Amino acid sequence: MGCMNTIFLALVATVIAKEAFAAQHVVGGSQGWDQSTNLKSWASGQTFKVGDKLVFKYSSLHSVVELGSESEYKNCNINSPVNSLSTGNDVVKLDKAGTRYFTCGTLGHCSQGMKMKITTVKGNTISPTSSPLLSPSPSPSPSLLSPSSSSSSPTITTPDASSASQCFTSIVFIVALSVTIIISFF
Ligand SMILES: [Cu+2]
Repeated sequence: MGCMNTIFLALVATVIAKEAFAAQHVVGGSQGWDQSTNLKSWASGQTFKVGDKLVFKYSSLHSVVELGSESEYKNCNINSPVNSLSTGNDVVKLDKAGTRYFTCGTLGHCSQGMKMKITTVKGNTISPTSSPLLSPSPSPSPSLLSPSSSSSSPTITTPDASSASQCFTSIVFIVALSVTIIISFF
């Protein structure tokens, strides 16, 4: 059981590390999402990575409109937005690499410069397909261990040496994965 506990703790640590590194960007910093904020300058000082989140904080004078193209962004054309938000505390997850365009839906605010274009880069996601590999599969075959005694109870009687090496392999795998994840942040 010591092995399973170790694996579990390593997994928890990995998840915590991933969450800790997935940044939340409060748009505009302390000034928030506002016409008076220099959004271009704010955005240029940030690194947006896949898995990060944008948090838009603003008063009821504003809203968040996401546009689907560079030309709509340039021309402040908000007639066919990709997404519209208006709670005043909106979280937008950056779920893939690429450029996204945001502006305010209030008349005139976009042309006054209340808009922001951000580029998300790859960096800190675990590919979803790697998760199933992590779950230790309880697959000992009792028939191989005791072929002659079919009447014996089918309890797991894996030899110590084998389970220890399995444990070691799992730990090495998880440590390697954690290191890979952490390195990918830099
Ligand atoms: Cu506005």
